[in-house]
Amino acid sequence: MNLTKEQVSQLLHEAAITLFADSLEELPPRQQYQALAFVVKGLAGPTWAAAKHGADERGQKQVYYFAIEFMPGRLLASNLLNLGILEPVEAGLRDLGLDPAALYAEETEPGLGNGGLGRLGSAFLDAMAAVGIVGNGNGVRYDQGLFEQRFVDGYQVELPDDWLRDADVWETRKADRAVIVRFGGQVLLDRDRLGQITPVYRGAEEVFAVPYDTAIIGYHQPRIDTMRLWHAEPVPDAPEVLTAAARARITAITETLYPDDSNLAGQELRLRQEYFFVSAGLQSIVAHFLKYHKSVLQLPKYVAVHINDTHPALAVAELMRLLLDEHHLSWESAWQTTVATLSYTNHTLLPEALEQWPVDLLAAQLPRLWQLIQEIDRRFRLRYTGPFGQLLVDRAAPVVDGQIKMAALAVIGSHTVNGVAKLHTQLLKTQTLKELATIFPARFVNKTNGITPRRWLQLADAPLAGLLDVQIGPGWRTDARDIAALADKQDDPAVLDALIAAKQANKVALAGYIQETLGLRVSPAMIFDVQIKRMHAYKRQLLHVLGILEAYQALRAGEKRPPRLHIFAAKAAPSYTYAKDIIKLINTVADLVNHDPAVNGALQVAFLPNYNVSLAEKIVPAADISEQISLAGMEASGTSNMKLMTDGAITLATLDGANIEIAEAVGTSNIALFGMTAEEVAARRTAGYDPAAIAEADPRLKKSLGMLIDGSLPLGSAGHTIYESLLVDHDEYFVLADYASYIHASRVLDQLWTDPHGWAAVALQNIAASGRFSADDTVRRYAKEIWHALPARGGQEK
Ligand code: 26Y
Repeated sequence: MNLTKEQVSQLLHEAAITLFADSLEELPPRQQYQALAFVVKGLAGPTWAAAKHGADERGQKQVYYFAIEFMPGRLLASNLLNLGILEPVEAGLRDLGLDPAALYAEETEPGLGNGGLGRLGSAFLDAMAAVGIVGNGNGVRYDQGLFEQRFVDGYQVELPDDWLRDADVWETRKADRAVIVRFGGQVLLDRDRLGQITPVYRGAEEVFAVPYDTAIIGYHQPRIDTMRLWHAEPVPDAPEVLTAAARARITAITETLYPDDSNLAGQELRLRQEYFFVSAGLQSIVAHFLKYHKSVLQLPKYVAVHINDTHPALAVAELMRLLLDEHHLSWESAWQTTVATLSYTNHTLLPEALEQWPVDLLAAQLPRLWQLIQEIDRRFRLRYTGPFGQLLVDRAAPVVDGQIKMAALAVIGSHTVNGVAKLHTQLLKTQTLKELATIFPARFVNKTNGITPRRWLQLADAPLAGLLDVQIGPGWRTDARDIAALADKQDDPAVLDALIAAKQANKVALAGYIQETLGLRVSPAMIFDVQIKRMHAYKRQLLHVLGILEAYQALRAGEKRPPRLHIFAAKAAPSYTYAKDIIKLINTVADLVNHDPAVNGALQVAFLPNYNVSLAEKIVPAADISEQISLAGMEASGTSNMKLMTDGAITLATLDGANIEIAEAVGTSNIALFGMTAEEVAARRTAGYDPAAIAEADPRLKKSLGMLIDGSLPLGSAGHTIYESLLVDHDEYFVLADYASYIHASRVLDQLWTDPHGWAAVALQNIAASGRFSADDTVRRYAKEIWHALPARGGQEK
């Protein structure tokens, strides 16, 4: 798109008058941001409008990515970049005396997800648009996103996230596209003379699902995809007047995001959320499809619906319902059509995060779907018990012991199932979903996750992006694989110096933010050692803390070590008390080391509150070390590992999730690996394990553990809880088993730090190898091997 800075200025002035009846210069920054966003939305409008019909008219297959979470991050800068007008707009703003970064910071980030799953969904939408896949997000428009986190006395406090207070400029309410979603009541099956079955609903609760659409702008492409989020409302002009309680039950469906990403309590409200966005999405897809095509039998030729984790797995039964009840297909052709349309990604191996719904709950909320799920279960057992035996089929079936297993329903109803990293897919096939993989071996494939280098390199890391332009030309901006050319420069001292300078600039900026936020002065000369992700026992932030306490003792004993700043950011689910105890621990350790003159300047800890996409954009470019230290076999993939390597951090990692593929990509000399393999963990679990003996044999470790309970850290009950989790409750995540090798790997990095060019050369190899983790290539592989939805153009994989 072509735009001069003079045009920018004119458009902005006009928008200020239109929106706020005031001159641009008079507006507060928030309204200046809104005026600019309004201008950008207008600029994208014509392309968006054209894109909506283009695909249907060309007969191009569309992808609908169903996810209960999306985390797009702030959109203004990203939209400017993708439209190709970042430079003239920033120049125009500066001419007007406005600071672009300050305006971007006025945007409220939509926190419509918990972590990796939601961020991946948004990266995929951005990537689909960039490579020319006709993609659509389908999700929930929560009135309140993930809570805002503050620390009070070192404890996490949660505040509501009122992200729509100032209205979201990017979304467009499409009341005319609303559909009705039904819950509860009774379903009677009416059979007419021709034997056609029509369900009759009695006393169902009707919910009005209103879509809000947001443009997903393709990078330098004349193509804009759509993220559609559904909002629950009472049906307008309904014959019956609702009580306040009945209205509240409806609006509650999209009131808040569940702030939980791994521990499931089978709540009715979550089930209602899941069915709500699945039913609304599928109804609107089928209705739209039939405007362009005659028969729903053609659906799989033109539409791919992707089930992102089990939260949208009800799509299997809901699509059957639509095909059977509303389009009168036979069971066999409805089933064929459903399976050919749907595919499913699993994102977790944790048993406590695998969804199951009690039959009573589901049957009461979704009586028609319960009938269909029983029939799916009955036919599944009938078909596979012969060849595979009762025992195996019982373990694989969707309805078992009064519970409905959503992963089983998703696998049975999808043509393809994938894990998100090689190890994860292998563990799915051999453990978590092993019976289903025996029945459907060809269904299981791997699709390793990816990230968008546009947000993490081009936008968040301008110093490094500039360096790449100079060293290898700007081709990497369109094709991340071109970053590989940087590898040739690893022996060029001038390039290494430039890399060190770029990192330094980012560290100075983060140091400023740390000072502002925590009142902590840190030196950008320290090693910035970063662990940013949800707080969870399996991710082992606790191991990182034990590493800090080891260094603390070493320094107090007079050892010399390179100065290190440990940076954490993490939210804990509000009900996850153990994770909250670890937060308290980190803040307490921070207090101790940051105020001890004996280690002053050599060891510091900064726990930045309220981790979200925008905070990650500040931390990732400034990181020297990326801590990816989950117990092997627990982290499905991880994606902060990919972002951090892309921006030149060196990974300190276990052989878990995508860390294994990062190690393959960079070579074992460019990554600090430690700890047990997934196989060794499994063997250790069987053999039995004595954490107390490990603690006893290592004086420093013993002292660190003692500090949890001897009063040297004012932790309250958190200290005892953590101490006992390790030494009394057998250390479920093998923190102590991996401790010695963790410390060793970390010391190897200390050693490397003493050789700045040696360090920079390793960082450079990481950047050079990061291209393969671009989400652009990941979605191309999904498009080719799962969705069979080829990009319109320019979508070839290298
Ligand atoms: C059902 C409920 C408790 C639940 C809610 C959210 C269960 C799981 C989730 C979210 C899971 C999630 O974020 N998984 C992460 O997905 C990333 C993208 O694939 C992976 O990189 C990461 O390893 C995995 O933990």
